[in-house]
Amino acid sequence: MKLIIAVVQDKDSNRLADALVKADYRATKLASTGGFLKAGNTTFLIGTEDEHVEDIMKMIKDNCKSRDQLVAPISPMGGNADSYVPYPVEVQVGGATVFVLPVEQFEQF
Ligand code: 2BA
Repeated sequence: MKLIIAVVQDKDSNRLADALVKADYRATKLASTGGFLKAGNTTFLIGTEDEHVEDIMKMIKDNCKSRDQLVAPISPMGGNADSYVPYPVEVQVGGATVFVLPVEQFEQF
């Protein structure tokens, strides 16, 4: 058994959740925040048998798009102006960041 952890953009989360439910996969959606952009994103926890991992990965790929996002300039804390960028910077946020972990034990009580 595997645990798939997928960080996706909020805009794609409902579509992915619907696709997973439709295919009868169980998942948990967590509201999360990206460390770099400090903007909301969605983290899915999907526990599944090994033979379904490929199908779920394809589902994530098909439902999650990469987008460019503008990072607003932020004043440095403590007055250190060395790293201050006075103009918005564009970063590409990936469609999904996915981790696949082995599950040692799975119980439901
Ligand atoms: P954020 O940390 O908010 O990062 C958003 C996007 O900003 C990243 O997209 C990347 O293009 C850029 N970025 C991140 N850190 C950067 C840095 N130090 N310098 C320059 N640009 C940087 P993605 O790489 O597609 O990541 C999207 C989201 O997935 C991340 O949001 C984070 O929530 C999660 N993530 C990405 N890599 C991760 C990892 N190794 N572990 C845990 N979560 C991760």
